[in-house]
Amino acid sequence: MSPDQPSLFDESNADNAPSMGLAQSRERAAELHEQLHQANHAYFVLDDPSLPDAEYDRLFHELKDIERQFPQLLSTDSPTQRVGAIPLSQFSQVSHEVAMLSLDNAFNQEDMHEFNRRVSGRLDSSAAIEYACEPKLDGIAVSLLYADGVLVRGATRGDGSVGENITQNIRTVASIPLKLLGSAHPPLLEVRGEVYMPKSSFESLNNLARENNEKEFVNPRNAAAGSLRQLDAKITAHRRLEFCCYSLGRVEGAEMPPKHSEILAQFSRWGFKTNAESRVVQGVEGCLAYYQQLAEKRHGLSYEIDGIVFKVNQIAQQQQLGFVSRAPRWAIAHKFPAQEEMTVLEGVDFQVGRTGAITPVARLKPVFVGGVTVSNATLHNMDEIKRLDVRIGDTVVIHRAGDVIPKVARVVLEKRPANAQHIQMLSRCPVCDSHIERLAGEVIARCAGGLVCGAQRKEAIKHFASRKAMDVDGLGDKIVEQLVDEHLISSFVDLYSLALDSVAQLERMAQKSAQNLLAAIEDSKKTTLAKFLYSLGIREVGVTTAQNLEGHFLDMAALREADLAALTAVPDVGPIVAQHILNFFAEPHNQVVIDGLLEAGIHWPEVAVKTAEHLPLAKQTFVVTGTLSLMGRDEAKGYLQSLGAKVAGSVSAKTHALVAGEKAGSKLKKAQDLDIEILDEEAFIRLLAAHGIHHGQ
Ligand code: I6G
Repeated sequence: MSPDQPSLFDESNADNAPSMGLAQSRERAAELHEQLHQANHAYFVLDDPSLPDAEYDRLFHELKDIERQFPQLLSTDSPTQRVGAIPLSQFSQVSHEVAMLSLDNAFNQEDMHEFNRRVSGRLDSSAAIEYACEPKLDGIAVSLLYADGVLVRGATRGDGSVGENITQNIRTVASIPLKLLGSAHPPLLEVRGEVYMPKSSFESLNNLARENNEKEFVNPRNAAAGSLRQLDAKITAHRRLEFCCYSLGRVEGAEMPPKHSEILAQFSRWGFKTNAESRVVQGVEGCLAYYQQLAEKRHGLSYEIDGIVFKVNQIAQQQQLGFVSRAPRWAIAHKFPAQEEMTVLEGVDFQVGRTGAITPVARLKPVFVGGVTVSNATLHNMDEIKRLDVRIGDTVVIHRAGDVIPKVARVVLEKRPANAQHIQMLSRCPVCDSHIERLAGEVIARCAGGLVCGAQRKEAIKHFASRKAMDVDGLGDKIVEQLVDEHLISSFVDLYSLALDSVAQLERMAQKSAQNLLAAIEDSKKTTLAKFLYSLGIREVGVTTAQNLEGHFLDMAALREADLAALTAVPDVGPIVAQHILNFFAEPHNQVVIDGLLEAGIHWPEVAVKTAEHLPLAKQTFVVTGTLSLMGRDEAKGYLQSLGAKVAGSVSAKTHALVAGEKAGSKLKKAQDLDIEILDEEAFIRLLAAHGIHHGQ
């Protein structure tokens, strides 16, 4: 049985109808009821499946077959009867014999002390009061009525006195027992609790809505409410709702235990889901400690909660306390700070991240949400702005859960002012005035001024100095940060004019270390074209691509002038990488920095013309297949091409060697048949190393 309960909708008519008589079938049907109810409970309530899916399905179909053959054996509490009713035209109304009340709220510790003082005062008790505590699920309150242990009615709370009869929908909620387990069921029992949608089900539902271009639900509570309000129970059945009981409504003909916590334990024995976080604590201090624990645990729970409910545990004390207007005096909901609030979007700024990513940030009229005052929230990117259809001047809903960055959840369109302004993406970087580029197919727009942009400066310099780049010994991240913060450098070029005195002034920098650092910077001037290209931090130009560019263009001038066609002729350079390279060189700031570096004395030995026949694997054809664990197949091909090899797509008698990763299939077989050399990943890495390519270093 899978969580989306395929069995419940399966109308297939298995051909193995039992050939038993009525009496035998009745007996067998009763056994199957019992087994299936137990299995359902184990799966949906205890989260501890007792039967394999296939076995559940087999028993389910056996029961369906019996019911088909003997319709007189079909009862409303049959496990086959969760779905199937014809859609309603409207819900009928039900009166709650015992009103479904609401709870008073506490918003802070003082409110809780006040509540506890009122309770103790009315009970005239100086001893610590015993409280039952549990999370307040963010769902829909419902009432379930059982006659002799069989579910006969499910209803919404409505206005507390009159609700809607949603029995058909309630029956589809797999964690609600159609028939109580155990024994000694009261002739009449009303159980109350919350129908809710777990976070994961909510996400799947909204993902589906997004794929189908349908409206998404705002939160799991609305999704649960919308699902329960369906006139066609088949829709509800697909929504993966759950139920957790929290209190007794009516009971007739049976004694219930004297404590709320014990009543919940009894409900659990009868097959209901109760909240696993429920606890009994002593006094208001116990309540506050429990609240704190749950507040910390809240975001890790699989369902949304909006506070904690505390109830005086002794039923006799509850009765003594009674009710005030529409709420019990013996219970309170200590709410968590609201996670969503409305405010006005006053403007949008664009922030430049360390990698040049441009993020629109909402400037908000300050609003208290999720326990803090929020005046900025991320808008992620322009696609998100379009999706939200948000404009400056709009009233927006801000969501802040836990320590997560606040975000604009949605726009309150009804409040849109006539002069609301569209949000335009900038064309130039707000930090360095370079162009902002957004490549086709990419969501993120980026500043093209990698070398000069203040926002990207520190990261760019760290990369420039790193081992595979200019390899400036001793120029670690901390020193780069200090040099930039002290305004001693603002680009790579400045490194080459640093004065000993200013370096020696840095924190924890001895004179000798400063001398060593300047010597290392001087040493770094002697490099290779490939390392220099890699050090510039051009997007997607890694060590291998830089080597391929060096091998292809031989000097910097040719590369600076290359067009798209020339660039895509380089092994391992596709149109996207080529576009990044073009964009980089098209930025005048970057050209100035390159010139500055060359003027500072950076040089490299002339690159020998490596025509195909000079390269070590010239005239050799390789094929790459299977999954390599340390590199992608394209990367492997790039290495081979840079060594002069031709990389083919299929194995033939002309293939020199096959590089075979994990799960290599027909190509490996063919290479074996043709007796072609096969290199596993280790052998391939040795081959590369023998030719000076040290992958991963
Ligand atoms: O709305 C509620 C949520 C949770 C409740 C409630 C509850 O107990 C955990 N308990 C009562 C008694 C009421 N509303 C009225």
